Amino acid sequence: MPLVAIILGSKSDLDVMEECSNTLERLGISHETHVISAHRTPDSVRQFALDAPSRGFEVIIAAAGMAAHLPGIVAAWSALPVIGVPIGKSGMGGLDSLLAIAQMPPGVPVACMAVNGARNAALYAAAVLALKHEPVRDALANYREEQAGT
Ligand code: RP5
Repeated sequence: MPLVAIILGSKSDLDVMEECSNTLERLGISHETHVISAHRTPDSVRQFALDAPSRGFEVIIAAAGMAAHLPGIVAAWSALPVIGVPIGKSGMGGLDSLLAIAQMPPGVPVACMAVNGARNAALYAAAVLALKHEPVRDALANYREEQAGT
């Protein structure tokens, strides 16, 4: 059963977020990617967030550009950890999304990555999962060792 759901506001976010799915693959973490928009298909976002725990997801990564309400809306409908990735394709270079994701109202947190921070979103999801899943803990430790060149 996939542990991580990656949801994107648009197909146009796929190229940036490929690094996220590649990193999850490398760590051996099962995941699924879905395109659902907070603005174009809001009912689908709500239903997805409500169903996520019973489908076995333990972390949701939500990536969106411009207003970037997607991670916030998901966090409103689900108590699962939500990691937001601002996509930097707007005329404002992603600053709009970054601030929208970072400035969630108190009580509804979203872990905000850097603009286009797809790889770190995967690694942060891995860190959350590593608390409970030993194979993920080992894979993450290996990744960190390789990264350090040890
Ligand atoms: C956001 O609007 C999406 O996440 C995307 O980054 C941006 C543009 O979407 P498209 O017009 O390319 O579908 O909701």
